[in-house]
Amino acid sequence: MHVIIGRTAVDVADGATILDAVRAGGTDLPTLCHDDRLSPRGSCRTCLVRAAGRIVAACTTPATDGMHVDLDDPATRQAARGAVELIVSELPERALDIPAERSELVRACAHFSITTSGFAGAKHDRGTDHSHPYVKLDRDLCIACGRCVAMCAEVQGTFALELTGRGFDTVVAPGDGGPWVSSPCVGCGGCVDSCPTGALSEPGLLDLRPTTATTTTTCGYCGVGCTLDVHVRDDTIAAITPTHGAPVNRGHACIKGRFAHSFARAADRLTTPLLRRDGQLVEATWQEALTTVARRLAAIRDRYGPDSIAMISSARATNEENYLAQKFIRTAIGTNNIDNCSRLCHAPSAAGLTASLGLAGGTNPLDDLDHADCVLLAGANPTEAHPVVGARIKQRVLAGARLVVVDPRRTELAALADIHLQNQPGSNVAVFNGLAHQLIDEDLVAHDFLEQRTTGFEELAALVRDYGPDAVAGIAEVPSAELIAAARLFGRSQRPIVIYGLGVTEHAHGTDGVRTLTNLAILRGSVGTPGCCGILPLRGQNNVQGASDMGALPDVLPGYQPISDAGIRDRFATAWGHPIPGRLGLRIPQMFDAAIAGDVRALYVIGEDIAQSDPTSGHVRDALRACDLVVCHDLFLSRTAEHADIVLPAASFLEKDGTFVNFDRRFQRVRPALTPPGRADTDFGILLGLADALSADLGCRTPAEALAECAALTPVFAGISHHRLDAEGPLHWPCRAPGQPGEAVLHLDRFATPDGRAALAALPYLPPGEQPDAEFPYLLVTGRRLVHYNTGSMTRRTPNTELRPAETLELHPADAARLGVREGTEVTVTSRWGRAALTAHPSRDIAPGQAFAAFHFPGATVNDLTSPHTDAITGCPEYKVTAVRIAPAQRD
Ligand SMILES: Nc1nc2c(c(=O)[nH]1)N[C@H]1C(S)=C(S)[C@@H](COP(=O)(O)OP(=O)(O)OC[C@H]3O[C@@H](n4cnc5c(=O)[nH]c(N)nc54)[C@H](O)[C@@H]3O)O[C@H]1N2
Ligand SMILES: Nc1nc2c(c(=O)[nH]1)N[C@H]1C(S)=C(S)[C@@H](COP(=O)(O)OP(=O)(O)OC[C@H]3O[C@@H](n4cnc5c(=O)[nH]c(N)nc54)[C@H](O)[C@@H]3O)O[C@H]1N2
Ligand SMILES: [Mo]
Repeated sequence: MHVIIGRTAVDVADGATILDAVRAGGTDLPTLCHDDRLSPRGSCRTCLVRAAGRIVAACTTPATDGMHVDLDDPATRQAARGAVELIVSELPERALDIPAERSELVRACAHFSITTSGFAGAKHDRGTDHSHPYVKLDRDLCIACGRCVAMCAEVQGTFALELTGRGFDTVVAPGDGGPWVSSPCVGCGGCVDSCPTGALSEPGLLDLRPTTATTTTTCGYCGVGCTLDVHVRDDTIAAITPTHGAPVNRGHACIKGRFAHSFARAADRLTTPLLRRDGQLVEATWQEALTTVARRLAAIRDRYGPDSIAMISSARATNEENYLAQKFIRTAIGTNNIDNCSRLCHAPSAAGLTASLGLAGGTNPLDDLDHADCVLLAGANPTEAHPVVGARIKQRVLAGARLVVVDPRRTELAALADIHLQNQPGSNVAVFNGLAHQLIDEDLVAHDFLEQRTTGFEELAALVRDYGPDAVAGIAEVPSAELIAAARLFGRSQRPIVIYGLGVTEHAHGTDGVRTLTNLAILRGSVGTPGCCGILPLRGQNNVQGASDMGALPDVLPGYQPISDAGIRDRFATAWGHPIPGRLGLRIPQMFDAAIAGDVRALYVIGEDIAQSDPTSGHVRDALRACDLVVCHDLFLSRTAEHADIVLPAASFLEKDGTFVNFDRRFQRVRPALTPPGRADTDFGILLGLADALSADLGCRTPAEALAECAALTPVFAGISHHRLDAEGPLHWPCRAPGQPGEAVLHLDRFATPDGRAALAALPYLPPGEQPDAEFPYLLVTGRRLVHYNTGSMTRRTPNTELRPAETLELHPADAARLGVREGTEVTVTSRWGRAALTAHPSRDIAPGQAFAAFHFPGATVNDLTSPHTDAITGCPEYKVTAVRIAPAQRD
């Protein structure tokens, strides 16, 4: 429709407000209570306009076709000015000190030519709350617009804030009345970002010096892939804000992406290469370091053969870096010994989804959550590990969608769920088979879809006859009535979505878990059909999807093209000018075993702290010690770097050019906002330098060239390029030609399996690798905390540590009482594999007989405890089930 703003006709979509139309016409009409991300409130009267002859608030009034909007009507303008004057009359003059780009109030005052003289009436002296490291409250600047309260409720879903007091005294406060830091605030920054006056601010926000540049990039923490604006001053980050209107995060972020950036300028960032001399790591030049690595790699290859060298590539690094890493190891060295942390994480998803549906990615975009009416969330804790997704799930549930959570712990979403199936760790296959049993038994399955587009129904139906509710209750300890109720909620919904995480994959039968969970989506016809919501693995690292997509895996080339296919090897060999080895490479756990056996002599590790994050750390340390050569690229001297012979200082995502692929298969641009510190270099630059030192030619000299080369060799990425991403924004793969959009929803015509049908899997429950016994009576589950990230190398170097300074062992209060431990008691946890010292934290969110800890702190050696059991199909470690003994620590 057309709206006439002044004399200009502006074209807007149906449903647009007058404010949308004015802004679409290029005029910046100031507002104070409005935020595109929130439902409109129309309370501040700053955006009054005359439209169709009446004075109306532009932000709440729908535009109509042919409507005339007058922005210059003197009476209207006077009314709006009066409204703003009334607001500022209660504020201190310093409200105008805030930089205009961060204060809508300052901009509104400028618009109406209101100066400090208008601020005369301020009488408040209500003080500040600076208890939280990132969210600072200056009560006297609060105009009680309610945006922060709405952000917290409508976008974040945390409901931590409210407006308290009356009239002139109304001010925002945490709902529980205590200091901000001890409120339920999760530090997403939404309130700060929305605050129009600076009443809520973050450290540095009120710095008056202008920022010098803003770079739009993709977050380098988890796989959600939020688009962020990095504001820089003097080559240091002044602030990071979520990019409004970005496709994945839609202007929202979490405490890590938004605030945890000071690691980038931490005093102990690696800034120069380090070489081990006489047992000590000493500073070296790049020339020395790279020629040493090249010489020693060449010597090991010549003496023991190329398969004596293994590389772990980084899911933190870009696609282009991973592309180069696998090209380097396959051509310059001549082995397929390359893997990435997908092995520790979602390798079972890649294997399971490929076996069931034909492709290794989730089937649908996150956006489809918005029309799901039932969410089945299994083994994932997104409000901590993927907070922007967690918030979206909460919003969906608040809007009426049903929620079923399968998790041994009562997570935040489990507490909110219609049904929480609190199963025994390691019992997923029984639970999923039990749900399938019930769906089939009650005829809650999509018959036409099953007939036309799937295989394996008969076998599945026969197998799950043995998984009636009582049988499942016996294995999983889930009450049968709850299992039945969960199956009915899921089975009777119109548009179910399945979302899952590591609680499904990191098991001795993780791939079976993925397949039996996928069965449920297939039974309902909720994959590969128009309007379906699909199945979404919450991939972990910022670029774990991409590292695997780029072929940093021992059995596939980019785009999952199998090494075992001689034709594919030939195609790459022709393009790369080098033969591709046909022998499949080693997986990460096999690399360690091979190192201890003397078959692997050199381990080259890019951006992964294997000594802290891989299971059975004692075994990993033995492997590192057994190698003749350990090289690593990192931002910091990690636990692994301590064992290395050569440590190369790497740039962080904030200092890189390239792309990441997020969890719903979007290629997104990564752009450098900072220069790397000292002599640190990108992983891309380091690999090129090393190839040069080995006189190997990797061909592509820039990230853009690397992606172009990859696209030319990989049909599913053929349409993707830096140029296109810059021009059009994120693109989903598959994207088969430059003129085509990406395929956000997979399998609509046919599944990518060999016969084009989705394959139901009839797989029995098998017990986990670890079982409790009299000596090790508790089951330890390991996972994540909101404010820290994996090995914690980045988040521990930020004020996030104020919010969580150390790891704790959560256990049920009854168990705590039996063990004679209370909050804060130091305990020793012992498994069949090792020992860790932790501090007890009794919690009813943990089931009796279980315990929970994260692996974010090197001092809390949680992975000394975890076992060497792995998923039978993919080698993914069984991080989620370890039998342990817990005892109060012995004091000397
Ligand atoms: N804040 C933060 N965010 C992160 C990370 C981080 O370290 N910190 N790491 C990133 C990475 S690499 C990843 S892979 C993702 C991981 O994200 P998630 O998969 O959500 O994380 P986890 O906490 O490891 O495990 C998820 C849940 O599985 C449950 N679980 C354990 N055993 C079982 C079981 O047998 N059955 C079922 N149904 N559930 C079980 C656990 O209780 C836990 O609540 O997070 C990413 N995001
Ligand atoms: N007990 C237990 N252990 C687990 C898990 C669990 O659930 N329980 N989860 C597992 C999972 S899912 C994962 S993904 C792994 C993660 O384990 P890791 O991948 O080892 O952990 P991160 O801390 O993400 O990053 C590794 C290193 O990369 C560095 N780094 C960051 N960015 C860059 C970069 O751009 N270039 C380079 N060269 N280095 C960089 C960081 O400083 C850090 O030292 O942990 C696994 N370990
Ligand atoms: Mo992960």
